[in-house]
Amino acid sequence: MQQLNRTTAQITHTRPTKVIQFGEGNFLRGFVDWIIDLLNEKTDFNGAVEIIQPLDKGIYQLLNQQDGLYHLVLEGIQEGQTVQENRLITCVNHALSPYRDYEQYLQLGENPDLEFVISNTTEAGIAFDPADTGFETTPNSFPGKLTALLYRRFTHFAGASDKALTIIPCELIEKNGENLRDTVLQFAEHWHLPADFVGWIQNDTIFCNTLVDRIVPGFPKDTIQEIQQSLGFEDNLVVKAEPFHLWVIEAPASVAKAFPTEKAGLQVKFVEDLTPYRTRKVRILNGAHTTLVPVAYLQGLRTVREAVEDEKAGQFIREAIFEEIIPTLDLSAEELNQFANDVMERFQNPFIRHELLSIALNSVSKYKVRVLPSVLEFQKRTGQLPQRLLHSLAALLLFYKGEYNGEPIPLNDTPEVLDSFAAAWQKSSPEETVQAVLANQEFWGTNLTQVPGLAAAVTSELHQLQKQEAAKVVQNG
Ligand code: CS2
Repeated sequence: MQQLNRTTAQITHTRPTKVIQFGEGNFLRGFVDWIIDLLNEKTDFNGAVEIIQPLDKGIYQLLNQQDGLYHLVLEGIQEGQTVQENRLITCVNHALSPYRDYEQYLQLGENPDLEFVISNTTEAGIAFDPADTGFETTPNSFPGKLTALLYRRFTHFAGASDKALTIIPCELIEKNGENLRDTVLQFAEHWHLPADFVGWIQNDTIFCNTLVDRIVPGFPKDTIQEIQQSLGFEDNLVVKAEPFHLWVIEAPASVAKAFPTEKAGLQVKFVEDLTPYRTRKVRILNGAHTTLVPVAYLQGLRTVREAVEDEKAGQFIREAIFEEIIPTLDLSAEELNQFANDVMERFQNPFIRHELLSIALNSVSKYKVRVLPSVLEFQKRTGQLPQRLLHSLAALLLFYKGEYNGEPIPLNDTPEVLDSFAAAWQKSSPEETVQAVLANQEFWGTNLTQVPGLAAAVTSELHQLQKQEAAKVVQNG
């Protein structure tokens, strides 16, 4: 089978780099790059992407070996019809790691064609890190890296306002654009950058709040042989995703003009206020994902589809959505039910293997953003605690023990989170473990032991789960 590169794929065009993209990979490659490819094909956008791989996981090397090319496989059922589509994505020019070549990274800021920065660095990615004390060496945090790049651009173009960029973050946190701008400004202050730079960020640089929606499980390891056979290429970066897509962006009209997605027939909505879209999607879809993960995983299930189709886990997640999440939202019941039913259908996409463990990445910050608001709102509105959402929180605690039923659980979170859980599990009783975790304001943004009844409810759910575990160990033993 032939290697995939520009020669073998007969790609002759070169486009100017208009977009810099920060993120680990799958989502941006399965969503944003697909959109840019369609813009290139259907409009006069004519722009390429430079990918920044902040975690230096090596994907950037694979991408460069393939000259930035890879295939996107879209598969799913839409309105009762099976959709199956392969597309060679050609908009990526190059990828680089700022840890390997920091100067080359900063020089990207000097490119006059550059217009957009798009990011997806998970819910924990947009955060100020005082440990980034300057930009002489590569800052660790994403906003630190971005500030260094923006400052290079600012000095190179002597603060020209027409060279300011549009920043479009895709992280699923509230007001992602405003948050990112504030974090960049925090770095400007921390690094004592000049006031005219601060003015350029505040007045000329556009930070958009956005909301994205597409399920992108990424590399299809289970069916890759088959896919490569049908593509006729050895492609090590195939991305698989569902056909559904929605991108809601709060931006001035100039951005909609420069990013002409409507002309390309895409579901990208430029709106004044994306709050209703965000609340609906993050609480229902992402909330269900994150609620489901520890519960289903401890039950021995491994993918979203398996979990939704399992009698027990399926019923659990349906009840969590319809009885505990939807009642906390203010949109019309009809619209919410419709959205939730569609989500359940998307979760059952027969073509996609969405690993629970991939959603489990950074589950604590995900629970805080996606599920905790429903827990607190439910309590406020009904005076009761949402039993299923708290069952999931108890399962999350157990999940973070890193071992269940004699089997290790591969945890993927920040060292701070992992250390805190390790310390909490050293406590002498489950009650104390629950207390220690729930009181951790770094995790939840608030002390959850102060919510009446919450710690007791989580402890009781934890006891149940541990009883089941003990029964299983006896059974297996
Ligand atoms: C998922 C999301 O991995 C995760 O945390 O919940 O990536 C989810 O698939 C997308 O947000 C769907 O739009």
